[in-house]
Amino acid sequence: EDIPGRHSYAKYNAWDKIVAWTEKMLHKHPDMVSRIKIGTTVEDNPLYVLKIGKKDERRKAIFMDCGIHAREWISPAFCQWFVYQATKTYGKNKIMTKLLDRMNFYVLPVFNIDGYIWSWTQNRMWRKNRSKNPGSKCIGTDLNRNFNASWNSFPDTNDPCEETYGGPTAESEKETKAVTDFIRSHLKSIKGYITMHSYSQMLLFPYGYTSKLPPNQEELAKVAKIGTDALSTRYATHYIYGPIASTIYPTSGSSLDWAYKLGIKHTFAFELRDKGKYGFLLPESQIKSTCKETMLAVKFIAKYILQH
Ligand code: ING
Ligand code: ZN
Repeated sequence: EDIPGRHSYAKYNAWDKIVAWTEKMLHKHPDMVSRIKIGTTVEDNPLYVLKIGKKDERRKAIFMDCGIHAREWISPAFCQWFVYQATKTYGKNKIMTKLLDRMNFYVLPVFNIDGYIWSWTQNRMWRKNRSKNPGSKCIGTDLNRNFNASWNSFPDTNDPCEETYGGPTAESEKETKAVTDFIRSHLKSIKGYITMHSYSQMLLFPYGYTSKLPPNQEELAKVAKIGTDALSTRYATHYIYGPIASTIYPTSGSSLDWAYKLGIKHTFAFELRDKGKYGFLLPESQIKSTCKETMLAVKFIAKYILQH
């Protein structure tokens, strides 16, 4: 239902609405959803991961994060939709039931909370987090350049005033550290890593820091092809897929390359709608359709990971 001032899957929700929503999910599905506080942000906001599935830690798991970049509002909207649909269709939809019977999903609905709040209150086009940079008047680190994967090997990540500033050191940011510590401590079970961005309509896999291809690139390309084919069956939305460096642009210090190098062999980044007409300002009227089509690709990827 779409009531003004309330949380809605058809709207972009402010951070306070998303926190209240995580509580609602917990209470609605106590046997299937739990909430883990993996750390806090620079401005002391709680980094919550929702765990969807049974209590068993030994089962395979997929980690998915949304909102690493503040202005990409469709991304947190997808994580909320995913949790809602997963819990709602469990026991009804065959594939979802099988997935949740056999694996866990760790969903971080907003990675860069401080930046997200800033994009709601001060600057809609904000990308980075909100940490102070000593000796510079510019604020923020790009969390998707702050990971320990060939960190800071391109010049655009060196200047605190750049949109893609990688921070003073790898994992310097509290948000990055919370996520990397969590993934490292659950590495036995985590078999897939998915990170949601916008925009461009792409499904990306490693690497970004080199034009070399990862060892299982044929497998990743096959999964990406079938995933994007599944996505397009709903509204004929066209996605391209391929390695980060040759498909979008070369980057270092990304979460995707880091997760892959850590040993998670199935890692994907989505660049959601659109292709630039609205860009980061994707109208709310497109939220549900974007989420529905994306769900098809994510379910396919999850099913593939479960079976391999
Ligand atoms: N694009 C991503 C960025 O961080 C990306 C592209 C995704 C790079 C995954 C590396 C890994 O630049 C946007 N729009 O943020
Ligand atoms: Zn992004």
